[in-house]
Amino acid sequence: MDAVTFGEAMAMFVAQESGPLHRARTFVQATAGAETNVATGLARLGHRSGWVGHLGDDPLGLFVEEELRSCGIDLTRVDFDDSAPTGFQLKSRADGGDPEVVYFRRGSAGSRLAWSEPMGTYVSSARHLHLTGIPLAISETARDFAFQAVAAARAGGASVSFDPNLRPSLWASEQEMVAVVNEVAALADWVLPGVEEGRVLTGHGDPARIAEHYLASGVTRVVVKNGCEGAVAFGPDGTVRQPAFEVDVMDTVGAGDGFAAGLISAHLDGLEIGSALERAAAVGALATTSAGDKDGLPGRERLDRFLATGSVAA
Ligand code: KDG
Repeated sequence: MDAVTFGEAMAMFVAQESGPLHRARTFVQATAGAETNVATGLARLGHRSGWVGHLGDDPLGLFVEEELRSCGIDLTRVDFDDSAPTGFQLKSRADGGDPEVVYFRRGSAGSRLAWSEPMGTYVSSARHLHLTGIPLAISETARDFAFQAVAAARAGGASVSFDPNLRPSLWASEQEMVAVVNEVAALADWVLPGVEEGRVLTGHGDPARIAEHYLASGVTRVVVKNGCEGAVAFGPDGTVRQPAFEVDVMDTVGAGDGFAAGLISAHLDGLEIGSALERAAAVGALATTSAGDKDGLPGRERLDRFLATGSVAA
């Protein structure tokens, strides 16, 4: 595998009419999951990506599995659980901004993710491990999985990226969230917070101060994302800025996952940091041009055309 990731994948029902969720009558079924979005982004760009997780042995789980398989993700380490359901979420029609999202995931099959020896072999043979803060919140066993996976990746010589992906509603307290997320962040090579996440996690609103916090704990590179302000990387090559690409935004969810996929893809291709940030920002921008969390993720041809001409055409 070029890159491996793990976590919870859910079914997602996207409202087709504008307005609040409780008024929506028509929904389209799709999939959600920050880590599977990243794995999809990588697969679309031609990398061999794998995802580890648990799905319920039910129609939603089968739907999610078929969707992820059709994206070209390796699912050999996916387990079906017949004692817990596949989690799902409802998402309102965003029409150009942040949608309303409601989870139905407590006690889901996804939260049963637990480490086992074969996972060690799978993770340690990959070139890169990507993780997010979400598994740290969904169960003790999923949190343990994260620590074990980072150790296995390190043992195999893989690089490790971490996107905090803060989901306060999944945590018992903000204090616990900050402590655990920062503990895992310190184990990664790269940390990719949004500027607001950085503020919560470090107490600083300035990207340079956020980066200082993680660089001081041994992280090699910090990339702080700031929506339409762009992104800025801090690390061995100094400070590198990347403006955001202007696109017609349909739905902002999935932009950070697209950004991570672009950055990891560039790393796997051996690009230097300036081009890596440009690819990350381009994939993140294209991800916002569709209603699904991952429908806008581009293949190589679309990405190259976007970078050359600014055209978002599929
Ligand atoms: O980053 C996109 C995610 O917010 C979405 O797909 C759902 O991963 C998700 C989660 O668990 O909150």
